[in-house]
Amino acid sequence: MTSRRDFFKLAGMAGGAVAVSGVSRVAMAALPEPVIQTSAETMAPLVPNSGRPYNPVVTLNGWTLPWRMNQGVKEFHLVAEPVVREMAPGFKAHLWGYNGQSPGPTIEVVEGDHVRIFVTNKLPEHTSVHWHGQRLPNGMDGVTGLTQPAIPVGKTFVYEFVARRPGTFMYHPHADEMTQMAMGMMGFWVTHPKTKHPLIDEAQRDFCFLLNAYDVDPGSYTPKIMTMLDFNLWSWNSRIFPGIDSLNVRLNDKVRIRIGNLTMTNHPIHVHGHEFTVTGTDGGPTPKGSRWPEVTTDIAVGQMRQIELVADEEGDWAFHCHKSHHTMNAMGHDVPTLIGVDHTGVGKKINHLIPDYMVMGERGMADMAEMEMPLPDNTVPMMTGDGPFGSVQMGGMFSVLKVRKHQKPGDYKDPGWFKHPEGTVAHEYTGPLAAPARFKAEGGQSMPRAQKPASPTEVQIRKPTSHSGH
Ligand SMILES: [Cu+2]
Repeated sequence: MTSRRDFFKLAGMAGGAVAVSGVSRVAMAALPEPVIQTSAETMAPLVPNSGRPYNPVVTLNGWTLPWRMNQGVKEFHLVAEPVVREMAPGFKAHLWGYNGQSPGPTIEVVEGDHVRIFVTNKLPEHTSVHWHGQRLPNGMDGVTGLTQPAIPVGKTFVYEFVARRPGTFMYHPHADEMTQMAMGMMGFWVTHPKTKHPLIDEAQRDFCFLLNAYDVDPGSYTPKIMTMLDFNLWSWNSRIFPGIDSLNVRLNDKVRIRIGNLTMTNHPIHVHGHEFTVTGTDGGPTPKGSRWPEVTTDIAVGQMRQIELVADEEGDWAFHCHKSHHTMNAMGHDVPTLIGVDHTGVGKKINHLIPDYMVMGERGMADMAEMEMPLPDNTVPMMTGDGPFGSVQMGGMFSVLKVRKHQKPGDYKDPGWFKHPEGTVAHEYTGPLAAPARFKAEGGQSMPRAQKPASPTEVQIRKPTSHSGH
């Protein structure tokens, strides 16, 4: 097997945006030599130099699978195998994936391409690959038992079809799905239009990533596959903030972001500072009359959404799932809310009995981001990530859209933090403060309160007795 960098060395390529050609060393082999990626860095777009041209996508913390042309057929080789995925610096998970990573590499083709994909199974159990959303012959759909026998351990199967419609797709097993998807087996697929398409605009930046989720106990490595809803790691391409790379673009670029959801719940994806339109769904590009501006779009389970915006506001713009528990890393959900409870000294007393006990959350949870809390060896803090003004107090499905005047076309490098123009950052007010004027009326306008309560309402606490609960 060859690493991706060796592959390009072999193919005689070098530098920034890499191009790929047929590999002479293996050109005569029966199947293309699999290319393995071990890094979780965002790789430069794979500019095609065989087959028809297109503007390639950038996979967040991922890469695109090289191919070879074999008598007009685009040949890919996927290897389903156990992988070690760095989900964030300092935290590695033992997942299953393809070609060294979870998710697997992105597959990019052009509408009308004849595609042949070899799938080698190096997992400890059988598998299959379903090409989610594609038009294809029924026997290529990858549903174990229904359209094909499962790919046994150690065997290689071949899938072959024509990429009939342009759009955003995914691939994942249709064999012991609960286990295999909970372990991270999935990948992205983009079919570019073959000619100028009336509903597909040119974009200067084209990003893609999958929404996925894991349940890995702090200090352990392997996801708990029986978890149905209560995941503790909400990830983009099996990465969690601060491990998710920023989306770096040039001012006024047209930016396309393709997102697929393979978790067990929906994710309202939200961009700051810009409006976007949904230009594509699972079914392909949306009719222009169906597009409207918005800043959040909900992506349901199994769906793909393609959003587009013009990045015309410079800055570092938060880009995240709007479910606040999805922008957190591993945490316990059975912690009581103690906001407003004075528990001075309680911790000390309990410490005599339980040395590791920590009282937290008296003023909210923000303190946790700064707390020097001992963590098990292999995990990340629940709320973390340092920005130019302190802790960002985030985790999970969170990244930053970095819009810069001086970002060069085609340059995806992180430009660093935004330098705000003088006087454009929220700051402390130091002038005189008037005493607050309390709003006095009760109800008002059309709904005045009919009668004042005799005494203020108090919460009645009913203690459990032997008679309660039946
Ligand atoms: Cu979410």
